[in-house]
Amino acid sequence: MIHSQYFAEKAKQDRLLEKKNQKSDFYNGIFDRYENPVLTRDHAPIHWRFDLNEETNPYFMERLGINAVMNSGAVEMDGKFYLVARVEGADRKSFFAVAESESGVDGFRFWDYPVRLPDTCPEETNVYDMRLTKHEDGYIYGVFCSESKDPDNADLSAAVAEAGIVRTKDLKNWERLDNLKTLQSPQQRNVVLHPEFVDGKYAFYTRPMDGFIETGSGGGIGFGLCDDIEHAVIDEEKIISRRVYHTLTEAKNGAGAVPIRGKKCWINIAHGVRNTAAGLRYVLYVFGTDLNDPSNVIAEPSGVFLVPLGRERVGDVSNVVFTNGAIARENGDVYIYYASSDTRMHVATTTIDKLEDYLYHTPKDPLRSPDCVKQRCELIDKNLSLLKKD
Ligand code: M1P
Repeated sequence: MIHSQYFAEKAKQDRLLEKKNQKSDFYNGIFDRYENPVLTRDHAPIHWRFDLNEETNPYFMERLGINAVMNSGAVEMDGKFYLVARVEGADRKSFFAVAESESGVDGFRFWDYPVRLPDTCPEETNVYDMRLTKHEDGYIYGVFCSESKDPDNADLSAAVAEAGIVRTKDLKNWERLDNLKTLQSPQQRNVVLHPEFVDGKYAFYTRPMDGFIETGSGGGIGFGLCDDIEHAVIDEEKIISRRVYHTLTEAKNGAGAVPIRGKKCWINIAHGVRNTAAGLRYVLYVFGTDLNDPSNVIAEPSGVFLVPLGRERVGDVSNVVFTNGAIARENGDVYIYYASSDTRMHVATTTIDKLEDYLYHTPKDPLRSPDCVKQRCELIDKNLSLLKKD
């Protein structure tokens, strides 16, 4: 017999899932934000969390809680929007689950079961942050962080991060390939597969790291090619988006959403991290690369693109926004999916034209306060003379 409380909880959840989302009154001309998150822990199906049977669960207790729904890969299939979310259980382990929506801004519903990834790495303890690449070879690839305990370090929190690779055609059947090997870097996180072949090879954005948390000598976002996606090995990583002193990337950075093919460049939405007295602050930034050579950065607007605002600033890991998925539609509309404070998922919408305008017409970072003032005064001069004429 199903516990009566189930029906009360289900009605509550249905109301949440049916809630329409609207653009908020936030304005910067670059993208729109929305009033509600698109996925939260409360979107996780009730039958994932509770034993519904009154006999075995007389108090209708949550047996397997869900703590957070965050960092999601994104892909469009047959006109629908799909997120492969990082779902974190109450036990701290993350797993992947597909949620789909017709509109892309509301109505996201999880499928009945989470993704059952082929279990090919016995030492793997945690998996998270899948980037979904619709590759020109016909597959959808999922590249994610595969985390294991560091066997050579007695410190209980010492871990090793590698890039796991899976592929699918329908988000239901997943084939696991070998983890990526990068010969120059001991650890990797935030690895992204480029959607097109480059010089006939598979191309990856990497994030070389010396350790699990600190990137150490890893200078920023790397780029490397490999011949065989089933046993992917990258011999050489070229740093394409460097960490820079006193900028948003000072502590670390990492590739985010799969780059979007624009009219003038590849549009890369990445994250940058700086250290503060209140801990690390994660923000998004954007750079453009050459359509014929995605390792060549040709547009680098100054400063942050999207930062945690208002209630986004608070969560399990506060002061964080993080993206690992965006969808660009045929008509040029772009949906950027981002998580706030490692807790919930949001969407921001824009267009390829607006992103390219942002990339090409936002001034570069002059890197020093006096030059920043000069840059701002030039804008003020221009505006005041226009205001006086009118
Ligand atoms: O907690 C913030 C983010 O931290 C990591 O990102 P990075 O490797 O750049 O430090 C990731 O673990 C990510 O999942 C998390 O959102």
